[in-house]
Amino acid sequence: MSSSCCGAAGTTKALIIVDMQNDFCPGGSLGVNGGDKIISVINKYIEQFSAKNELVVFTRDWHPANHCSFKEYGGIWPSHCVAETKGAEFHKDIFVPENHVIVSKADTSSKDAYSGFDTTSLDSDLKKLSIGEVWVCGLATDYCVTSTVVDALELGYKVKLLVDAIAAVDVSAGDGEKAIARMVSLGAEVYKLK
Ligand code: VGL
Ligand code: ZN
Repeated sequence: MSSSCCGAAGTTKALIIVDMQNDFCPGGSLGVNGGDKIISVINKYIEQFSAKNELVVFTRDWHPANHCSFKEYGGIWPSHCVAETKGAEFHKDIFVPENHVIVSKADTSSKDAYSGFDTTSLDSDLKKLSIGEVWVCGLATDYCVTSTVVDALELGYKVKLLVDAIAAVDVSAGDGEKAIARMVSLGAEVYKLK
């Protein structure tokens, strides 16, 4: 028997918090405007999930120092989220509930991974727990949030995109808004706290 207590298989949900790391917050090497302003909202979602003992997933970019996405190694980004450094740590104000898992991604030099599902155990972890719905927030809207949402939809999850708890890099103005439109067109449902 499944250890899930409530409802039919596939109806349990999880909260996925994407890359709320120092380097993606203002002051970090790839700081996203407003990346810190969403923390208090994210904490409300975390409290909501943890009150029902629902799983909270924290993804993190966890790069080696010579990662291929870094400019000095042929990529497009400044060095960021190098494993075991301050920049890769979660922002100190994010509440970490008891029922959580941490999913590290893009942790080898030759491969990047924007999605929390890319080359990780996240899909099997969720399926083992009969989780069929994910609520997604974090950084950045136009990169890792989008990739995570697109993969979740492809893998058959129902997806709620928490639009009051995401922020975009906006390399070009409007990238974040375009990304939201794309996620919605693929089946994500927009949600925000009142
Ligand atoms: C991300 C750029 C490079 C993200 C990660 O978390 O959105 N963006 N690596
Ligand atoms: Zn990265």
